[in-house]
Amino acid sequence: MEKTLVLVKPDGVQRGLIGEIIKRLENRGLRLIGGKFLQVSRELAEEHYGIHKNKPFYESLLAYITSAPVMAMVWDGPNAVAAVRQTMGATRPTEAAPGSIRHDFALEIGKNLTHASDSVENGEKEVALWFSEDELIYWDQTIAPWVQE
Ligand code: IDP
Ligand code: MG
Repeated sequence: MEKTLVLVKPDGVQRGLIGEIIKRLENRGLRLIGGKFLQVSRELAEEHYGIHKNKPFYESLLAYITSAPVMAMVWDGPNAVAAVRQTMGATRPTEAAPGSIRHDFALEIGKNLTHASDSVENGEKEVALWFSEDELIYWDQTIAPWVQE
């Protein structure tokens, strides 16, 4: 089963969109297996966004993700990585598909509300960075047979 890390970033928390974002992932049929509300440290931000270290927006990205609390979650399901990326929409909100979160609620790339892992491999790595194994609950989701083949 694929796992993906989802963050409701500080703008999503401040704008009261945690519930809306969770609702959309629940509606999709995905399973929530972990969650925590936290103020991100500079250290965690640097590790999480290490891949962007040489980008011009790196420092503003660190300032953004540490600017207020985030809601961090782990979701799993078949094709969870692609499904969640699609639900979030393209990185640039004006390129995000209608109906996606970034299309429906955002305008600018630097305030695009959410993070979602971009590959199965990064999903595994990011979940391990943000959560310990004992924080994940692989519960019996009774709707699963009605969502999964
Ligand atoms: P993603 O969040 O859709 O995976 P990435 O390319 O991994 O997008 O970039 C990480 C985050 O960095 C984006 O979600 C966005 O908040 C920010 N970001 C990416 N490109 C830019 C940019 O050109 N200017 C400002 N912020 C950016
Ligand atoms: Mg990314």
